[in-house]
Amino acid sequence: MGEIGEVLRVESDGDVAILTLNRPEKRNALSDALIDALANAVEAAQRSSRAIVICGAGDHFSAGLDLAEHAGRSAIEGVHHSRRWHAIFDRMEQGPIPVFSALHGAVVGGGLELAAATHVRVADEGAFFALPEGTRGIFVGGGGSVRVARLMGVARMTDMMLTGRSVGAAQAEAWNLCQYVVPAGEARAKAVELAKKAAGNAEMSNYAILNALPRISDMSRGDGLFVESFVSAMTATSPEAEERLRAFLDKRAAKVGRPQ
Ligand code: 1HE
Repeated sequence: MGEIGEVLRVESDGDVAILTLNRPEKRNALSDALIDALANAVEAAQRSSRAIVICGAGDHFSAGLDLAEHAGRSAIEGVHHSRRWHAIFDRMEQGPIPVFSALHGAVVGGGLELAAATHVRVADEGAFFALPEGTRGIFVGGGGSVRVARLMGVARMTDMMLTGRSVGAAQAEAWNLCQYVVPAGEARAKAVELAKKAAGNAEMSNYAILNALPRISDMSRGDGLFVESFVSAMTATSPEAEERLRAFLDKRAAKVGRPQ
């Protein structure tokens, strides 16, 4: 347990590191200090834990970019700022362990870009999603034009950015912005529960899922299938996979459950 400059709370629950954005008085706006703290905590967790949950303190997940810090940045400073977010979110998305996010209240602008860089998004039924960049006179800079557009499609993203449209959790799930919607107040617990399940997977499988899937989806069909055959063979021949396959055949492993 610990705090990184107080803007980020770091705890652990078994193999799962829980990182809480902790600027509730500023609605967890993503200041440079908070982004740096997040980068350090993610890198530390990638060495010591088997999964990460990111959530927000107070009434909101995150109000996005800290607009107070943004004013007065020159164009080149803006490029460096955006590229820093890209580097951190890329390291998280194509890292060694899965990252889950627990979303509640506002999931806005850069907050949505951060959520989109996590692998599984669990939204509280009261969460709302928006991209107010258009109304603020700016553009996405935290990878949203790539990740958010790929999740929900360019047309929906264009509408949200142009009109300031805010969408609720059910709509967000239908649009692929989150994979789960849970009753109010339960997002963090659900995200931790799911993270613990993923933490129990074979390390090589998780690595392949996180690193091969996004790359293969960027490839042509033929290249994707070719790469898949190698990742598949490599993963299945790890000692951990062999033991898990043997456990199933010996009836020592759990069966697939029915949907609940
Ligand atoms: C902030 C920020 C912020 C709140 N930067 N300080 N993001 C936005 O355009 C969203 C702007 N925020 C809001 O629309 C609202 O704050 C919320 C809907 C998220 C929450 O409303 P509410 O009523 O709970 O809080 P509040 O009273 O609006 O804000 C409380 C304080 O947080 C207040 O400061 P105070 O000193 O007056 O107490 C707000 O100014 C402050 N605050 N949001 C700085 N974002 C890499 S590019 C990404 C581009 C973007 O992310 S654009 C989207 C920016």
